[in-house]
Amino acid sequence: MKNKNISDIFEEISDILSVSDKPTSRFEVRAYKRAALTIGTLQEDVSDIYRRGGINALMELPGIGKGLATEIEEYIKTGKISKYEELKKEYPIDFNDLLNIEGIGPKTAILLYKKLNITNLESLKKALEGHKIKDLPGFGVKSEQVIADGIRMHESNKGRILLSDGLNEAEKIISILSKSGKVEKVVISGSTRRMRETLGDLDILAISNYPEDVMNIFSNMEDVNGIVVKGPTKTTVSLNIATTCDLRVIEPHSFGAALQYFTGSKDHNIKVRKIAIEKGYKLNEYGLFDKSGKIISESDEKEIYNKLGMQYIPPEMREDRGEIELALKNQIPNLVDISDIKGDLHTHTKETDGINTIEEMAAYAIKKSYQYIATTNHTKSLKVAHGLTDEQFENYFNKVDILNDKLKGKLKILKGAEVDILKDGTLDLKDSTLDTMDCVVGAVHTNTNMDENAMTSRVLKAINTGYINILAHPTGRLINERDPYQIDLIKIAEACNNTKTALEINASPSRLDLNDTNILSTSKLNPLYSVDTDAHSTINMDFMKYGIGTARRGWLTKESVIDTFDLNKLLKFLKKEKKLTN
Ligand code: DGT
Ligand code: CA
Ligand code: CA
Repeated sequence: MKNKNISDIFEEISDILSVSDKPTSRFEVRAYKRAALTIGTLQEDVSDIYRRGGINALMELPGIGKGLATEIEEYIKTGKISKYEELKKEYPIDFNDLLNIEGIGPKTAILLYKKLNITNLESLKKALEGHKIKDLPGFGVKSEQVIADGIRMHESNKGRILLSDGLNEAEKIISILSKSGKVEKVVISGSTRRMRETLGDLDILAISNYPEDVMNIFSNMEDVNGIVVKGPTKTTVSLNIATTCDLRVIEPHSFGAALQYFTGSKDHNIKVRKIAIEKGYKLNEYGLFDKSGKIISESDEKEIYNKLGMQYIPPEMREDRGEIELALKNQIPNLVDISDIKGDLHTHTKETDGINTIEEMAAYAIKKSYQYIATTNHTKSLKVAHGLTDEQFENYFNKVDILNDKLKGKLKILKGAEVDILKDGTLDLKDSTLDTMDCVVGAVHTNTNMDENAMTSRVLKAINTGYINILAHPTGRLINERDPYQIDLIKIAEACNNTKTALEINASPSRLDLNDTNILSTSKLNPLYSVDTDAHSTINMDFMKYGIGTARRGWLTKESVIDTFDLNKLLKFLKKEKKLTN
């Protein structure tokens, strides 16, 4: 798939243009950023789109004009984009490497290159070791520390890819194998099936009468860049997305046992096997057997759990965090499911840093059979996202009113904002503007290095204004990139309960914030949660599945997720009895 390469190149062009000495318009910087987002989140391979409809088909993608489409064409044909090659001559910096480090933006990267000739992670580490960075203008001991922490964070997760990247790839592989006509059945197992936020590798299981053909097809896929081991029952390949994939061909009769075993987690399996042993059985990837070796169960995963005296356990719960004890008592919760979701309460449009119009967002939501979406653009303090002023919100909402009339109830667009929670805990809009909104999402974006007391008080103050309906990405972490803020989530959850505020489970794949363990710890207080996507484009609304996976890993039922409410019940929740201050 060329999408990721092209998206990375556009992202890099945008980064370089944003800080280069060349005369560049802000428009161009944004255009490349948007294009990177569009191409990076496409479900279909961009070369397929091009093959089907040429440059015109590319130009139908949001944010792709003639110029960008021509550059995409150039890449598809030659594997290069000449504009990018020229910029790289001037700045031979490995941006992919460096910009993943918290504390380094494009400006810093270019400064580090000009002053210290730093071009990649390795030379950056050397400069840190020699304490050369702290003496640069505008830097100090603290910035050196931030960068060092960023590198530590980046490296501690090395090798684990994001769930979204792995799941997309696994689905693609499954589709290739299914279409080959050589498999009877092919499914995902391992951490991908458990919807872990990061994956060490992909694990795929298949049933086939032609194992050798299947292994050949698998190891010759376009996305494969090397073969680790190849045999008729197990083949491991290394993939372009920086991970490996195991494919196992298993006997049809032991499919259930294999699926149970290879779904894991390892800790879960160890405990389940212990229970089997206590019953005088033996459990392995081939089946559940009694002492004499007679098969008790093998082909059906659910039956294996049942024969062990347990309820079936959804894969997302299989982490040995108490789920086995619940299953033995018949108390596995009925987990929230993607089909329960009736809307998306955190979305952006072109007015700020999104790439689609509200009309396009609404049309996509209708296609998803949603009842409602909240349009929640950034507010003025967030300059990088071109946040809106009070007046601009007023104008924008006039437009939304007109659209709502036109939609005639097919979809309700809730007027909202992702309002910045400022350093002192006040909100970035006037009360009179907030009063006009149906759904206010509150979020911390700046001054994130506070200690736990200060950060907790700041967010509590914001929640206690009574204006916030949803606390967005409550810990601010970015997977593999940025640590969470220091914040007391238990105190926050308590305040949320007292003020009818929902805690967000942000479904954007690099956030997944709250994460599974945050949900498990806060859910003891029984707050409500909102699973929403923070979509910056129509197709970003498809991120919902990652958020639902996370909610399920946190054992949530639909009763505690407000996006499962129908419109009337949701409106009742969003309406605050009284604003608490003023
Ligand atoms: P990952 O790849 O690190 O994200 O995590 P998993 O869970 O996908 O781990 P992986 O790929 O090493 O193995 C897939 C599953 O196979 C794992 O979840 C459970 C099972 N498994 C692997 N090794 C062992 C083992 O030594 N003992 C047991 N009981 N199960 C194992
Ligand atoms: Ca795995
Ligand atoms: Ca594996």
